Amino acid sequence: MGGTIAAISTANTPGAIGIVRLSGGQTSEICSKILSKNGCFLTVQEILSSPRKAIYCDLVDDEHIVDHIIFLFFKAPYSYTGEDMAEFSLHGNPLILKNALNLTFRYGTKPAGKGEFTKRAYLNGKLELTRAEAVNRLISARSAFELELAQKNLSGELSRLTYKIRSDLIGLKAECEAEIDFSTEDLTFESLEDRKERIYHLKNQIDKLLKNSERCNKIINQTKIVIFGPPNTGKSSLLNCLSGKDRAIISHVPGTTRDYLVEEVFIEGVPVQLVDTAGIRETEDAIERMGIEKSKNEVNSANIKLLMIDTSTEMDYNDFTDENKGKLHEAIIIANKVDIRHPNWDKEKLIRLWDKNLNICEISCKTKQGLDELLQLISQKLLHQDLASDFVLLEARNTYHFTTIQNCLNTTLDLIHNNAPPEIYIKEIDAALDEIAMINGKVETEEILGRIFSKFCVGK
Ligand SMILES: Nc1nc2c(ncn2[C@@H]2O[C@H](COP(=O)(O)OP(=O)(O)O)[C@@H](O)[C@H]2O)c(=O)[nH]1
Ligand SMILES: [Mg+2]
Repeated sequence: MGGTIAAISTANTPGAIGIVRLSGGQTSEICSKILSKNGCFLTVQEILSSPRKAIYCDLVDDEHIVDHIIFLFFKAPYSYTGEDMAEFSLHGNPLILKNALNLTFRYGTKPAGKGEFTKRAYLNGKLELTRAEAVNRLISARSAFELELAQKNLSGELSRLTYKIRSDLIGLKAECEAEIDFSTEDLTFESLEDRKERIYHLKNQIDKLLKNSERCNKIINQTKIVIFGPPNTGKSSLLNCLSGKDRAIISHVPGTTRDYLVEEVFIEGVPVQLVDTAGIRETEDAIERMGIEKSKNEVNSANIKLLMIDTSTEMDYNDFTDENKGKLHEAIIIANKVDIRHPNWDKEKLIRLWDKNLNICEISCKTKQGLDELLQLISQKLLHQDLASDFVLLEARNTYHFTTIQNCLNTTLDLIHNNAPPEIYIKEIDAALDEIAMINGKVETEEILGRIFSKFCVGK
């Protein structure tokens, strides 16, 4: 399959260890020409008879030692790619790794393309397509949440769900076929109602998959946390504290933030967009009013709302709860400036007046007091509202296939409603089956594979 390939599989930065990988039929032969132990080259026989055994040896270029390495050989088919494979663990200087790679090129390997190791694993039946895609996600995941989803798919969760849906589709097709083939005989078939029920059941499974994946994607890419509240309460100060930057202008002059500002921050490993808004108040200033309108829209589209209040000014508890009716339940209330709190500030009173389930967090942007608790509260809310254990992430390619299957099933239902015979709508079911085959790569075209693996890095 395309010769013996080689690549540096670790990051291109200095590290204690770096790895060069080889895969293909010539692996043992090439290694026998460049690996030496106690002054003698390893023989092909020695290499083949020591699979999965760490051998400390020298990587040599003629007489010159490139590095002292740990050599591991994997015999086909018991390797990642399913072919003979070798891994050299070298000292992780990018120059050494480059020299080692060039040396293997000189003895007959060729540079691996992006994702070529994983592509070979797939083509040799070591990995289903959905799992191969999960490998890429695993490497590039930016958050603990994304990593968890990638690991789930690598363990075969999506593959299992796909097989279940495929099996249900085949069941549906079998029923239709039986009716077509034996309709002249005196047999009873499932009622149209039962058939429709089958289709609805299928549609529900796919719907759930698509919706949950969309929510996962939203968390991964677009979780939005908006800080809102009256002017001068410390909203911009909080944005700066959490982002670790002097991003927003902070001032004791109310109305300083006239628009809204967005910063990406990580909260307990989840990337979120943190938005600081213009303080909401009555104002004659047209520009400030526009900013306030925009800010209100941001608040409405937030996944998590942080209502900021200032504990250093005297609070009218009844006014406050009246004004914020409807907002308090879904928001986390941040009581800021507790370092200079007013004597009448009483968190317990607010809870008593309003609701014992109110989320209130007392903080000070100045002394940083309470910020850890706030982060914990936000992450609890993030996880609580969106993380369900049955969530599965679909790559864009799979979202497309499942959506197409959904369309085929809708057309099938329309046809059944219009009294079409099974000969007609079975074509839609066939189309759905073709589509599901593509998810796990049962129908492979070079084009699809090329597109998937080109997103990988070299060496994977
Ligand atoms: N003492 C104290 N002052 C604060 C605290 N947080 C913000 N401030 C001050 O309150 C004023 C308004 O802060 P700012 O972040 O601009 O509020 P915003 O209008 O809600 O964005 C500034 O003078 C800040 O320095 C705090 O926790 N303690
Ligand atoms: Mg501000």
